[in-house]
Amino acid sequence: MTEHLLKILIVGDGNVGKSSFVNRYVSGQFNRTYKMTVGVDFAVKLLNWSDEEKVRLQLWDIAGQERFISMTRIYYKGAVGCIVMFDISSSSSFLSCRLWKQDLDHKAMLPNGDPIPCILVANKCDLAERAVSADTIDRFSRDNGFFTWMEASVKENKNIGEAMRRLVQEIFSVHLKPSQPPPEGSVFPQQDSEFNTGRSCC
Ligand SMILES: Nc1nc2c(ncn2[C@@H]2O[C@H](COP(=O)(O)OP(=O)(O)O)[C@@H](O)[C@H]2O)c(=O)[nH]1
Ligand SMILES: [Mg+2]
Repeated sequence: MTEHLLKILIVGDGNVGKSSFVNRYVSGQFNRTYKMTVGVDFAVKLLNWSDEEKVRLQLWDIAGQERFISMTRIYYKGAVGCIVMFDISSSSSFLSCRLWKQDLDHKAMLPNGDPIPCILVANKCDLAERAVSADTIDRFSRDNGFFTWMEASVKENKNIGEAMRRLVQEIFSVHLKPSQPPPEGSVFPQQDSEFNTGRSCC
Protein backbone atom coordinates (compact mmCIF):
# COMPACT_ATOMS: atom_id res chain seq x y z
CA MET A 1 0.00 0.00 0.00
CA THR A 2 1.38 3.37 -1.06
CA GLU A 3 0.35 6.55 0.66
CA HIS A 4 0.64 9.90 -1.08
CA LEU A 5 0.60 13.11 0.88
CA LEU A 6 -0.91 16.10 -0.89
CA LYS A 7 -1.22 19.61 0.43
CA ILE A 8 -4.34 21.26 -0.96
CA LEU A 9 -5.32 24.91 -0.55
CA ILE A 10 -8.85 26.22 -0.25
CA VAL A 11 -8.95 29.91 -1.09
CA GLY A 12 -11.56 32.51 -1.85
CA ASP A 13 -13.25 35.46 -0.21
CA GLY A 14 -14.73 35.22 3.25
CA ASN A 15 -18.17 33.70 3.64
CA VAL A 16 -18.15 31.70 0.41
CA GLY A 17 -18.20 28.38 2.30
CA LYS A 18 -14.56 27.28 2.50
CA SER A 19 -14.65 26.14 6.11
CA SER A 20 -18.03 24.50 5.60
CA PHE A 21 -16.60 22.68 2.59
CA VAL A 22 -13.67 21.31 4.56
CA ASN A 23 -15.91 20.33 7.44
CA ARG A 24 -18.34 18.59 5.15
CA TYR A 25 -15.63 16.80 3.23
CA VAL A 26 -13.76 15.61 6.24
CA SER A 27 -17.11 14.93 7.94
CA GLY A 28 -17.09 12.58 10.89
CA GLN A 29 -13.36 12.32 10.77
CA PHE A 30 -12.78 16.01 11.16
CA ASN A 31 -9.31 16.26 12.51
CA ARG A 32 -8.38 19.74 13.57
CA THR A 33 -4.76 19.00 14.11
CA TYR A 34 -3.32 22.45 13.91
CA LYS A 35 -4.47 26.00 14.09
CA MET A 36 -2.14 28.84 13.41
CA THR A 37 -2.49 32.14 15.16
CA VAL A 38 -2.65 33.88 11.77
CA GLY A 39 -5.82 31.93 11.15
CA VAL A 40 -5.20 28.99 8.90
CA ASP A 41 -7.21 25.90 9.69
CA PHE A 42 -5.71 22.62 8.84
CA ALA A 43 -7.61 19.37 8.35
CA VAL A 44 -6.64 15.92 7.17
CA LYS A 45 -8.58 13.40 5.15
CA LEU A 46 -7.45 9.95 4.14
CA LEU A 47 -8.80 8.88 0.77
CA ASN A 48 -8.72 5.33 -0.54
CA TRP A 49 -7.65 6.06 -4.07
CA SER A 50 -7.27 2.50 -5.35
CA ASP A 51 -6.60 -0.97 -3.97
CA GLU A 52 -2.93 -0.12 -3.73
CA GLU A 53 -3.02 3.58 -3.00
CA LYS A 54 -4.13 5.93 -0.31
CA VAL A 55 -4.02 9.68 -0.49
CA ARG A 56 -3.58 11.71 2.64
CA LEU A 57 -4.98 15.15 1.94
CA GLN A 58 -3.88 18.11 3.99
CA LEU A 59 -6.55 20.74 3.53
CA TRP A 60 -5.46 24.29 4.26
CA ASP A 61 -8.29 26.68 4.82
CA ILE A 62 -7.74 30.37 5.45
CA ALA A 63 -9.85 31.08 8.50
CA GLY A 64 -11.01 34.64 8.66
CA GLN A 65 -7.82 36.16 7.31
CA GLU A 66 -8.81 36.18 3.68
CA ARG A 67 -7.55 39.71 3.19
CA PHE A 68 -4.23 38.97 4.78
CA ILE A 69 -2.76 38.29 1.39
CA SER A 70 0.83 39.08 2.35
CA MET A 71 0.84 35.82 4.29
CA THR A 72 -0.07 33.68 1.34
CA ARG A 73 3.45 32.85 0.23
CA ILE A 74 4.02 30.94 3.46
CA TYR A 75 0.58 29.43 3.34
CA TYR A 76 1.06 28.20 -0.24
CA LYS A 77 4.40 26.55 0.43
CA GLY A 78 4.48 22.93 -0.69
CA ALA A 79 0.91 22.97 -2.02
CA VAL A 80 0.23 20.79 -5.05
CA GLY A 81 -3.35 21.77 -5.83
CA CYS A 82 -5.98 24.35 -5.01
CA ILE A 83 -9.69 24.94 -4.81
CA VAL A 84 -10.63 28.53 -5.59
CA MET A 85 -14.15 29.03 -4.28
CA PHE A 86 -16.79 31.66 -4.73
CA ASP A 87 -20.43 32.05 -3.78
CA ILE A 88 -22.62 31.85 -6.88
CA SER A 89 -24.99 34.44 -5.40
CA SER A 90 -22.16 36.97 -4.93
CA SER A 91 -20.60 38.64 -7.95
CA SER A 92 -17.88 40.26 -5.83
CA SER A 93 -16.74 36.87 -4.57
CA PHE A 94 -16.62 35.71 -8.20
CA LEU A 95 -14.56 38.73 -9.27
CA SER A 96 -12.10 38.05 -6.45
CA CYS A 97 -11.29 34.66 -7.94
CA ARG A 98 -9.16 36.38 -10.57
CA LEU A 99 -7.02 37.94 -7.85
CA TRP A 100 -6.75 34.67 -5.97
CA LYS A 101 -5.71 32.86 -9.12
CA GLN A 102 -3.12 35.53 -9.96
CA ASP A 103 -1.73 35.35 -6.45
CA LEU A 104 -1.49 31.56 -6.72
CA ASP A 105 0.16 31.70 -10.13
CA HIS A 106 2.82 34.05 -8.80
CA LYS A 107 3.54 32.29 -5.55
CA ALA A 108 2.49 28.64 -5.74
CA MET A 109 4.49 27.12 -8.52
CA LEU A 110 5.56 23.57 -9.17
CA PRO A 111 9.28 22.89 -9.12
CA ASN A 112 9.31 23.30 -12.91
CA GLY A 113 7.67 26.74 -12.64
CA ASP A 114 4.23 25.69 -13.83
CA PRO A 115 1.20 26.85 -11.86
CA ILE A 116 -0.35 24.30 -9.49
CA PRO A 117 -3.62 22.76 -10.73
CA CYS A 118 -6.63 24.78 -9.62
CA ILE A 119 -10.31 23.91 -9.75
CA LEU A 120 -12.89 26.68 -9.60
CA VAL A 121 -15.84 25.83 -7.34
CA ALA A 122 -19.10 27.77 -7.55
CA ASN A 123 -20.57 27.08 -4.13
CA LYS A 124 -24.12 27.61 -2.80
CA CYS A 125 -25.74 26.38 -6.02
CA ASP A 126 -28.75 25.47 -3.86
CA LEU A 127 -29.61 29.17 -3.80
CA ALA A 128 -32.17 30.35 -6.34
CA GLU A 129 -30.55 33.74 -6.68
CA ARG A 130 -27.60 33.54 -9.08
CA ALA A 131 -25.28 36.45 -9.68
CA VAL A 132 -23.12 34.71 -12.29
CA SER A 133 -24.19 32.64 -15.30
CA ALA A 134 -22.71 29.28 -16.21
CA ASP A 135 -21.44 30.75 -19.49
CA THR A 136 -19.57 33.51 -17.68
CA ILE A 137 -18.02 31.06 -15.24
CA ASP A 138 -17.07 28.75 -18.07
CA ARG A 139 -15.30 31.48 -20.00
CA PHE A 140 -13.62 32.83 -16.89
CA SER A 141 -12.43 29.37 -15.92
CA ARG A 142 -10.80 28.79 -19.29
CA ASP A 143 -9.33 32.29 -19.56
CA ASN A 144 -7.72 32.07 -16.14
CA GLY A 145 -6.13 28.67 -16.36
CA PHE A 146 -8.41 26.56 -14.19
CA PHE A 147 -8.40 22.96 -15.40
CA THR A 148 -12.17 22.83 -14.83
CA TRP A 149 -14.96 24.28 -12.74
CA MET A 150 -17.92 22.80 -10.88
CA GLU A 151 -21.04 23.92 -9.16
CA ALA A 152 -21.32 22.69 -5.61
CA SER A 153 -23.47 23.00 -2.56
CA VAL A 154 -21.93 22.26 0.78
CA LYS A 155 -25.39 22.65 2.25
CA GLU A 156 -26.89 19.94 0.07
CA ASN A 157 -23.70 17.89 -0.12
CA LYS A 158 -23.47 18.28 -3.87
CA ASN A 159 -20.17 17.82 -5.73
CA ILE A 160 -18.00 18.06 -2.61
CA GLY A 161 -16.29 14.67 -2.93
CA GLU A 162 -16.43 14.96 -6.72
CA ALA A 163 -14.54 18.27 -6.75
CA MET A 164 -11.83 16.88 -4.49
CA ARG A 165 -11.56 13.67 -6.48
CA ARG A 166 -11.27 15.60 -9.73
CA LEU A 167 -8.54 17.76 -8.23
CA VAL A 168 -6.57 14.76 -6.95
CA GLN A 169 -6.91 13.14 -10.37
CA GLU A 170 -5.52 16.28 -12.00
CA ILE A 171 -2.66 16.49 -9.50
CA PHE A 172 -1.69 12.94 -10.34
CA SER A 173 -1.91 13.53 -14.05
CA VAL A 174 0.13 16.73 -13.86
CA HIS A 175 2.72 15.73 -11.31
CA LEU A 176 3.09 12.02 -11.35
CA LYS A 177 1.28 8.86 -12.17
CA PRO A 178 -0.08 6.94 -9.22
CA SER A 179 2.05 3.90 -8.49
CA GLN A 180 5.22 5.85 -9.13
CA PRO A 181 7.33 7.09 -6.26
CA PRO A 182 7.31 10.86 -5.86
CA PRO A 183 10.11 12.69 -7.63
CA GLU A 184 12.84 13.77 -5.26
CA GLY A 185 12.07 17.08 -3.55
CA SER A 186 9.08 17.56 -5.76
CA VAL A 187 5.32 17.28 -5.43
CA PHE A 188 5.05 16.33 -1.82
CA PRO A 189 5.31 19.00 0.81
CA GLN A 190 8.65 19.16 2.46
CA GLN A 191 9.03 19.04 6.17
CA ASP A 192 8.14 22.50 7.33
CA SER A 193 9.50 22.85 10.80
CA GLU A 194 8.26 26.41 11.07
CA PHE A 195 4.69 25.23 11.28
CA ASN A 196 5.36 21.63 12.14
CA THR A 197 2.93 20.39 9.52
CA GLY A 198 5.08 18.44 7.12
CA ARG A 199 4.59 14.70 6.96
CA SER A 200 6.75 12.54 4.84
CA CYS A 201 5.23 10.18 2.38
CA CYS A 202 4.76 6.48 3.20
N1 LIG B 1 -26.99 28.21 1.12
C1 LIG B 1 -25.76 27.79 1.36
N2 LIG B 1 -25.04 28.31 2.37
C2 LIG B 1 -23.79 27.87 2.57
C3 LIG B 1 -23.21 26.87 1.76
N3 LIG B 1 -21.95 26.65 2.18
C4 LIG B 1 -21.75 27.48 3.22
N4 LIG B 1 -22.85 28.21 3.47
C5 LIG B 1 -23.02 29.23 4.51
O1 LIG B 1 -22.20 30.35 4.20
C6 LIG B 1 -21.68 30.95 5.38
C7 LIG B 1 -20.19 31.05 5.32
O2 LIG B 1 -19.61 29.76 5.38
P1 LIG B 1 -18.11 29.53 5.84
O3 LIG B 1 -17.84 28.08 5.65
O4 LIG B 1 -17.86 30.09 7.19
O5 LIG B 1 -17.33 30.40 4.76
P2 LIG B 1 -15.79 30.82 4.70
O6 LIG B 1 -15.69 32.16 5.32
O7 LIG B 1 -15.46 30.85 3.26
O8 LIG B 1 -15.01 29.78 5.44
C8 LIG B 1 -22.20 30.10 6.54
O9 LIG B 1 -23.35 30.71 7.06
C9 LIG B 1 -22.55 28.78 5.89
O10 LIG B 1 -23.57 28.09 6.58
C10 LIG B 1 -24.01 26.31 0.69
O11 LIG B 1 -23.62 25.42 -0.09
N5 LIG B 1 -25.27 26.82 0.53
MG1 LIG C 1 -13.69 30.08 7.03
